[in-house]
Amino acid sequence: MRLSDGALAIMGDLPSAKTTLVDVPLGAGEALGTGVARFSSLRQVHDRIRMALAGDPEPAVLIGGDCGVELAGVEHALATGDGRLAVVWLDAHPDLGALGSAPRAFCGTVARAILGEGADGLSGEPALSPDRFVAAGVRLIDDDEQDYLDAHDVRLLRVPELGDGALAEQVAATGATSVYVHVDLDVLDPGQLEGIGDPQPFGLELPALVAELKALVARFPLAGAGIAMFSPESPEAAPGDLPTVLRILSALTSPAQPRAVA
Ligand SMILES: [Mn+2]
Repeated sequence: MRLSDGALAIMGDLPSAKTTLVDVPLGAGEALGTGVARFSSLRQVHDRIRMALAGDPEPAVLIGGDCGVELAGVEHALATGDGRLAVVWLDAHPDLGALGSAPRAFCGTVARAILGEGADGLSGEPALSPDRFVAAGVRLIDDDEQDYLDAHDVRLLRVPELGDGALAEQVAATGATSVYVHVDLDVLDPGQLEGIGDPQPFGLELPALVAELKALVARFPLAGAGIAMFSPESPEAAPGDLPTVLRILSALTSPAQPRAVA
């Protein structure tokens, strides 16, 4: 509920003619043996986002919800671009979790799904090559995620390594010509935003995040983006954080003016 309150609060500040609302099924959904909790519902949301994105040549910004929305966004950017896309993952977590026999939340595994190791039906089609994936602002890495990082050519920038356009430099080093940017709001330091469900200390300050995003989109065309995990305590608590969220959105969309999908 907090995530939907957050998405609707952001939507309230966006131009309605450029915003598309994607409904989320009310049922919890079933794992169906995939290892992904609520797989059936997530699959429906994924298909609805893909439909909302289809046929529009303008880059879109997805407003979560949780990080799971990004699979459809990245697939769309890969399918419609020239194939030289990098994905920047600004998040306290790399979201590279492995699927096992017990169902787990999709959001902790979505980056791995984007890289082609997801459950059937929620795995990147097309998949992104790991050497085009740049995780930044990461503070918490689980063992299964570390195993993945050790085995693949993924780029990782810790919070102290960011600044002075370091993010754009890393993207340039991938050889990419366009970029998809995921922002989980938990990449920010908890002091920057109230509406973070599971705040992680030692994150980025807002001006540092905004500067890195501006440097990035000045150098690479934005193929798409997502802002996820805005979870205010209540609808009444959301407005205090909206200027922060909107500053991130405006940094992403300058100089272009992409369409928003909430
Ligand atoms: Mn996160």
